Amino acid sequence: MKFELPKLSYEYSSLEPYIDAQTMEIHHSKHHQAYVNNLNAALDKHPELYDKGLDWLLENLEEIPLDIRVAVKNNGGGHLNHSMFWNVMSPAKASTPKSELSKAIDEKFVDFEAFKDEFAKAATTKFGSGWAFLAINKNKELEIISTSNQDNPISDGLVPILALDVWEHAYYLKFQNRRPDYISEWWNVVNWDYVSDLYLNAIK
Ligand code: MN3
Repeated sequence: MKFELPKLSYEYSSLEPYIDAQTMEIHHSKHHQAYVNNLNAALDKHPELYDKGLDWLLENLEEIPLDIRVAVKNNGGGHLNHSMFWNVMSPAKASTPKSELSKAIDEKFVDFEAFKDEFAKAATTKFGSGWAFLAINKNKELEIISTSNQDNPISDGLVPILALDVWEHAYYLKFQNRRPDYISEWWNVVNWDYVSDLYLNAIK
């Protein structure tokens, strides 16, 4: 089955005033759609790979035929990253990490504020286009990492639970060159209930 653009569970305008509706619409309906289209175009050359599923494709890049490997890495990563990005956001309601995740954050980063500082630093200092993630490593510990392009931590054996897009297309219309402002506004729309559930799943 070909991959499809997932529907958002909220309106493009729902994340205002932190993330503007025009950015959301272009980001979802144009940028994300293009990753989906390009992923399908690549897999059309090896249609047996459709059955493997998106996670498998990105966890096993060395098994992808060479003629489409880079396309699958970039566009499959783009599809997976954006699908997570839409889900870790929701109309602002000032949520915070729930018990288990909250405990793990305090253990690893001292407290929630220190975690946010460190995550924002990783996102701010990512050179060029990329992502910041909170992920679970093989020892079931939290780790903040940043990746370039559309690379996803699952290709390195980690399980991401929070993703922040720091490509310019994610913020340029509203924030222009002010990536740090975009990041500090973004905290207002993080759906910590959802992220906390991903954490519980990942440490099972
Ligand atoms: Mn993007």
